[in-house]
Amino acid sequence: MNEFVFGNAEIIAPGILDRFALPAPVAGVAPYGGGLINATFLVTAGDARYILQRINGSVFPEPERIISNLSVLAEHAATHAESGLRIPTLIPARDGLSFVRDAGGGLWRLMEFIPDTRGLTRIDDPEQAREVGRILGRFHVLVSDLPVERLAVTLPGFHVTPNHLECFERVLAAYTAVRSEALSQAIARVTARRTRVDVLEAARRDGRLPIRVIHGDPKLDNILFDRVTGRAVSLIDLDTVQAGLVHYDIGDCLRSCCNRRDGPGGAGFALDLCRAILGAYAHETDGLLDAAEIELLYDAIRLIPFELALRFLTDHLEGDRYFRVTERGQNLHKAGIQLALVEDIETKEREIRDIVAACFGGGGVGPRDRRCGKSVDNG
Ligand code: GN1
Ligand code: MG
Repeated sequence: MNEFVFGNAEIIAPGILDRFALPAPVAGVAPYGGGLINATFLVTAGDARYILQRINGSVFPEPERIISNLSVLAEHAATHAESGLRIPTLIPARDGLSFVRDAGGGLWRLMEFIPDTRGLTRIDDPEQAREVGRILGRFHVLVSDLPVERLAVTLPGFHVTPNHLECFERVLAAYTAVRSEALSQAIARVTARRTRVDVLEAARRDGRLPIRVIHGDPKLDNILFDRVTGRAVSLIDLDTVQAGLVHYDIGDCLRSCCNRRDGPGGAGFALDLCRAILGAYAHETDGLLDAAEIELLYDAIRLIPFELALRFLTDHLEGDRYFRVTERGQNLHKAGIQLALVEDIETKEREIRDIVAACFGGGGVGPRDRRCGKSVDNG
């Protein structure tokens, strides 16, 4: 029976790995990646590598839904080989299920580690940014004919910003500890922006925006690049693939990929990377987004980092219960970075709106400006 213990937080329940149908004995296991929610391990067995994860049951109310969505998505992708997008395969358990449960009810899954790929910690050149735009676009095109009803909701209200604001305000009202200077500043910056948080949800409620299948978390960490060609080949971390707005994905992708962290407050929104990502995305999706969706892209680019700031800040006030931290203060620090990013995005609103118009052809009707996706340079 294999048993692995890594510090206090990272423990693999006894015998878990033995219950998966691996073709070779396990040779190594180590904690892996920087995920803040699930526990993640890299497993080596024979010549192959695998990713073992315990789904965080306090975040995902019904972890089986994640597994079932993954199967739906894999099946769908198999009928669309032309997309070229690689979906990590689940390794079945010996009992034939796609996951195993530990004695405490925790759900574990094992997935192939897509070989010959690597992740990037930051984007250094516009070609990488174009790859990001292409893969996100390819994903949205791939799922555009997958009916949203086929996917279960894995994380209800995930990107519903007004709910996150409400939760923040409730937690703040009950917060009685002394407020540090950094905390007071973050609260003031949030409070100054509390009026525009409904922009996407109002459009969603009014039926102005189509509900699509989305990834939910397409940050840079979740994109795999071919080691040799540099092409983006896979979008991983498919736990939050569910019905939503395309804005959640575009906002999340840009807040993660375009933050050069070089401005005041440790953030800086790189317009050249934004142009490269959106240009390649528009080229790849070629008319998928409608005029109303395009109209609200700037709002999404501003709102999703704001939402993440709210989520980090709320978690800080609640004593770090949601996002994994290694020390007190990390959530507050991360909230500060996202808020600085929001401020920088606000100062660049005109330029970002111009980029959206150039990439998507203004109101979303008429031909795209193809140059945007092909020859992007700094500026
Ligand atoms: C969480 O666990 P991870 O790192 O894949 C979070 C995302 C945040 C991200 C910030 C389900 O993702 O929404 O953007 O942290 N995932 C969930 O780093 O809340
Ligand atoms: Mg994630």
